[in-house]
Amino acid sequence: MGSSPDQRSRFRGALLGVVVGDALGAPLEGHPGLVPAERVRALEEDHVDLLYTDDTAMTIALAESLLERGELDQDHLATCFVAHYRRQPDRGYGPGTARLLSELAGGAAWGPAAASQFGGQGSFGNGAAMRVAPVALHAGGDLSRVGDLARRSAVVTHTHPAAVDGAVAQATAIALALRAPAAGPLDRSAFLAAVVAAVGDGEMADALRSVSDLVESDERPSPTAVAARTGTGVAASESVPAAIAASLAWPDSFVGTVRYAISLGGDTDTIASMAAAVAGARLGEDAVPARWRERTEAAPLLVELADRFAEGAGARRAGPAN
Ligand code: F2R
Ligand code: MG
Ligand code: MG
Repeated sequence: MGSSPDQRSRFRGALLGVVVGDALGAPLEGHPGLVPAERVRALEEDHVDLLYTDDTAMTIALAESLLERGELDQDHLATCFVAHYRRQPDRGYGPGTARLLSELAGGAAWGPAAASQFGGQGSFGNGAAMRVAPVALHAGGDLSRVGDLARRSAVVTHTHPAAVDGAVAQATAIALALRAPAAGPLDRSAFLAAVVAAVGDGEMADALRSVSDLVESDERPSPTAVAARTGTGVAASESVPAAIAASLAWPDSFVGTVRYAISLGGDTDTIASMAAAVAGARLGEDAVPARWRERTEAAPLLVELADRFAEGAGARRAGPAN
């Protein structure tokens, strides 16, 4: 492996990971059981454009809101989600999120509307986790701030504890990857323990712990073993641990991470998007194959957004001019 990528490259890698994983995984979303390697390769070798889905649309909305407001402004974030949804409602939004955004478009307040989803339980879907990458870029290295902002970004649409914890877990994984040395082996055990610690006790922590022996083993875990432990459905408690396990199964390869994540089957766009965001955050933009990036819709926009976060972080490091 070459020299460690700089912050700009890692920010680009994280957001390119979101869109490339989403767009490559999307054609196989809902695949029952493991996806055979030849189906994943066929996707890669195809020549059609790779189109992004709700995972990326909501990530762009969150990034735009953070960049425009300079903070996590939940009211503004809700309006950004609604604006994207109204422009392009056919990006494959989860049914509950689509319903909620329609209610918000009609004037409902996001707090009570989100809390009343699914009979008052709130959504336990992975919609809050799949879009959370910009929080890690915005928050800097302070993991408690990352967790706080991830929670506040989640509850605008997803109030179930497992969905909120899923967003915290995914944001923490990206924040850890952004600062992890890219040269030399990743301490997978410490990485997973830090994600679990950020989440605290509950369903998500238990689900993450369920793969600890697999990701800490010297042997790469089989997709069969990971999928059997985590599940691969739209519930955050399944797909978030699956994605983090995929990123730790191939810690030194963006391509390996994406292939592995898609091979798990189930919610392939979302698992691949979340896993690839973690991989890209550590390995940087050069780890993203040009042949994928060039076919992926909106990749230049994600790079532009990443650069704006990097400029903000650079300005914060430099401090006031006088
Ligand atoms: N929607 C999809 N895929 C469906 C097929 C799309 C197709 N390709 C197309 O183009 O049309 N994918 C996207 O949805 C997932 C994110 O979902 P999100 O935003 O969390 O939505 P929702 O509806 O809130 O939750 C998802 C489902 O989980 C179940 N559920 C959630 N909370 C529940 C609760 N408290 N009780 C019972 N069930 C609950 C429901 O079935 C929800 O609809 C991503 O995969 C994204 O890619
Ligand atoms: Mg999707
Ligand atoms: Mg999905």
